[in-house]
Amino acid sequence: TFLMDLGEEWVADRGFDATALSSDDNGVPPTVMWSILPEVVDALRNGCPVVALESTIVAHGMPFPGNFSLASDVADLLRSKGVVPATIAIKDGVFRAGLHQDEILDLAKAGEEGRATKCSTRDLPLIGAKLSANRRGGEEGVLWGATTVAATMRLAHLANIPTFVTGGTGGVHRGGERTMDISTDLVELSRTPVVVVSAGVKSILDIRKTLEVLETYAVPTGVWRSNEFPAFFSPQSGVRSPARFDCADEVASSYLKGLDLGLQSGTLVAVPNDDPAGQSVEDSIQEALKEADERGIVGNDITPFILKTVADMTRGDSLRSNMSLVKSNAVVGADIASAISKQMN
Ligand code: PSU
Ligand code: MN
Repeated sequence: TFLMDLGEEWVADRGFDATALSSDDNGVPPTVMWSILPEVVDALRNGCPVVALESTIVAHGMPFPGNFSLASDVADLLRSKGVVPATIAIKDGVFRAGLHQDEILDLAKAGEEGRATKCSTRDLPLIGAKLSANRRGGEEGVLWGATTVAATMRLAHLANIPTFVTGGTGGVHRGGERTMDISTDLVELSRTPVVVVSAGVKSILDIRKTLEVLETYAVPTGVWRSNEFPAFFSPQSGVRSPARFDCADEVASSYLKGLDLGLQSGTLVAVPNDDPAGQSVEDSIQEALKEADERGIVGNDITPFILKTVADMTRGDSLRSNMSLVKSNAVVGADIASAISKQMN
């Protein structure tokens, strides 16, 4: 009921391309502007499976044009399995669930053109408040808020989309006990009931500490058909997973049990990468971390910096592996989304 279709006219009056806007149950006019593609609205209304996708991975996680072809491949893959893709992003201050192909292309260029801001949960109110300032378009080009795993989870949940496919989630950074650099992704997993399908957390992070925090936050965490927690570029980390999932129905029923129990947490499903990067990726990560430290790169710039530096150092090997794992995650995520919508209806 948080989704209220106010009709084309209301929306056109205000100059937005929105088809649906958020509102509370009392019909109080929304302050958050939403635009949800009709395809996504229809699927949600009819109980058909939808998978949310994040936009940071497109704008800041990979270079153009590989990021665009990956986004297109993932959307095609989901559709071929009867699932509607819904990329979450903020376009000129309007929260979006679902983007047209030409918008995905623009988002894919925006990172390198400096028109995309990485947005985690803390940034959502800030960017929402700058609504009118952000609505510039025209010759200056569109301004994008590229949502991280945390922000995508939150917006997907508001849009009633329970399944979200990504590459890797954030976690506790190496040395996090000193720097306190712990991704909001973990906080959001603790309080937002969305199933996140990823390839685990990469070794720029401290995998053991990340799993400890997930346990503290009571986040159901399991590996797809394996007992070992995957390390993003590699299916192996040497760390035992707290649980495993053997089929999509199992993930769906665990998710729904959590809701029945009144738990607010998300569920993390880690899919082992079946197209790993070569051995040198680990050395590159070490080197990139050193370089980040020397150059004083901190906060939300670290993850994009490491991803880019490692891709350069491995001459695209890490990028190839990264792109491949997102597609494997999409295959699993599509089945989970279908299982959830079947069990819910
Ligand atoms: N890991 C990847 N690719 C990515 C990210 C992480 O392999 O693109 C992005 C995701 O959007 C994730 C974010 O939510 O980085 C985490 O950033 P931070 O560590 O600043 O919270
Ligand atoms: Mn951080």
